Amino acid sequence: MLKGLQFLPALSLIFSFTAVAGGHLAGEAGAHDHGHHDHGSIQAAPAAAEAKVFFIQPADGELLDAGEIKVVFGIEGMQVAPAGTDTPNSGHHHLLIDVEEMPDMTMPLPASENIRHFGKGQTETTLQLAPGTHRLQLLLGNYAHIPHNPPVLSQVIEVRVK
Ligand SMILES: [Cu+2]
Repeated sequence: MLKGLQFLPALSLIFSFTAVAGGHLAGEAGAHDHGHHDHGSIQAAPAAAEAKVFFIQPADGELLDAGEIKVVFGIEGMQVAPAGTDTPNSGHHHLLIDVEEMPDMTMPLPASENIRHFGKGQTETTLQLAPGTHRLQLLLGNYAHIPHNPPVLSQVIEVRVK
């Protein structure tokens, strides 16, 4: 009986050591997958304090003809870089069109008709919008399509299409 009691603590020591070693190895593997960056930079790269994105065109409140609507993106305080290119202080544009509920800012942004990615580093696009009022907003995402922290979001502009 005494022998059994002595054996148990030894066993649990072995188990806890294994658990610690396993966790450590898993953490190292994860860091390696992401190219040796800490997890903070993977989830949300810091945004430059003065960083901003904005619409060069169209203007807020502009009345537009139907058809091809040219939209030009502006950026200040950060640089545009294609998706997959982990350059500090950079990102690529996302155009939010009539988005009612903001996406999760800690995850890669989904891609849809309403959330368009410009992962090649484009700074303009042409849109086909239905007649009526539309809300447009720009949101920068990092190389992995994750918004920065804090998110670099433009003002919402509203345009009317004839
Ligand atoms: Cu993206």
